Amino acid sequence: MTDTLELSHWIGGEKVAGDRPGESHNPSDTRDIVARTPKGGAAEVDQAVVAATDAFEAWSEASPEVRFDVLDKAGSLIMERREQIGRLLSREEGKTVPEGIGETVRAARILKYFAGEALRAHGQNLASTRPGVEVQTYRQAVGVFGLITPWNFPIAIPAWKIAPAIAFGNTVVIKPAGPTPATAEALIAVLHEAGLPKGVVNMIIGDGDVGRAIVAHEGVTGISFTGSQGVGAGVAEGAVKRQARVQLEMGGKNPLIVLDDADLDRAVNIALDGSFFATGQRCTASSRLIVQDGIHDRFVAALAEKVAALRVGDALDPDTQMGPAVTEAQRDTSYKYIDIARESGGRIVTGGDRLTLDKPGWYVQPTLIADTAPDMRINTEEVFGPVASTIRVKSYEEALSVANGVEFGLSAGIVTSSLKHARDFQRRAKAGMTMVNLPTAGVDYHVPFGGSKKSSYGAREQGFAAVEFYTQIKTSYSAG
Ligand code: UN1
Repeated sequence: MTDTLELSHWIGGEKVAGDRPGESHNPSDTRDIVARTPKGGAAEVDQAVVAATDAFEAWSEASPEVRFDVLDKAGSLIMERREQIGRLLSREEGKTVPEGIGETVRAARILKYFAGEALRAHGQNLASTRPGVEVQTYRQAVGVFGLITPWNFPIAIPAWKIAPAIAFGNTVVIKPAGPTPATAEALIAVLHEAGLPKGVVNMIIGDGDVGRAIVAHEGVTGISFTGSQGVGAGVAEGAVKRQARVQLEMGGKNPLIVLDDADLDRAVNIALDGSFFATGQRCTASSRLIVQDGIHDRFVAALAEKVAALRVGDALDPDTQMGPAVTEAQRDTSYKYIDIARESGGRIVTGGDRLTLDKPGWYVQPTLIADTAPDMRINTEEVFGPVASTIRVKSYEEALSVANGVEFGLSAGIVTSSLKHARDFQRRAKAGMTMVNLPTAGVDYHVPFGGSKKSSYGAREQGFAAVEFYTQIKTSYSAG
């Protein structure tokens, strides 16, 4: 794969491009330019918002069957092309081909799920407190949604924001992440091929200027953002200032507790998946492994062996088990935190060195760090790379208190054979999602997704909860 794609913005159903000063690279081999891109700004965002505003009335009033058909067909097209799109994703983002295809299939499933949701948006009918009066509630489309998406799920996250937005009759302006525009563009192109009317989904490629223009634009009535906590706080501020609705999905510092009564193999495999698959670049990744005394040494030794055996390499190579970091900056962040952990007394059990392979890519050694304390920076700040640290604890209560002791609260897991501890954990873990005997990462698409504390803000995403953010309730009173 060495062909370079020429990308365009999508405005009003047309591809629009002038110069293409930007590039996206293959992180497995940076000599490979995946795409050349235009660089949008406030002017392009404005054109896109005008197109989305113009398309809103007809789309929001269309039969839900029309919206079902577009989403269902787009889902089928993506499913048919999962190999091709999945490989493009792996080439541009760096996750392995099975991971890339898996994510593409997930995007297809999301589109099909929300096709059905278009038909299921329902309201309520109640008797009023006044005799002879009836009250009805129903859900209406809101307007134009600005969607700002990250690079780590470059097709699934655009799909899980676009699909509910348009299923419920809204229109969209999306800014895909800088490192992965080609994968997002594949989704936008398929939606149009599936019969999406002009202007319902618009995409502007560019950097933070595009995001800021979307957040500031008076015509954008709601904003959904997934990305870092720092950027998210600014998005919320900008949105609230002009009373746009806003939803944020941000970081995690997700704990995985391993109790003495856990099955060792199972615990090791769950930690390996949660911490290192997708190169650890998941906001749901298990980055703090909180391990009880009695199993601690066996767990650390067995996990280290598996981590050390992971084959790191070119994402497109079928033998690769872990691809590179997405960018030089992400790779350097992993290095930075490994150094910080080492300097503060963490013991590098495996990994930890700089990694150079036979081609220029942003490779990182998967790294396990033991003997860390809960308040070290490695355990309080998000790394977003293939780096996990272990914290030794004496009891379940201590494990729970360490698990809950950070400012994030996205996903939290426990490996145990004790029903009592599992049930207690489900109730008391301060996180939006809890996992018992499962990795903290890897979620279903038909149920709500989101966190507590600094991980999320606003209504939940995905599944049956998505209707809350992407519709507005109208309450109608009538007397005969
Ligand atoms: C998953 O764990 O399956 O950006 C999904 C992220 C999350 C999605 C994680 N919003 O990593």
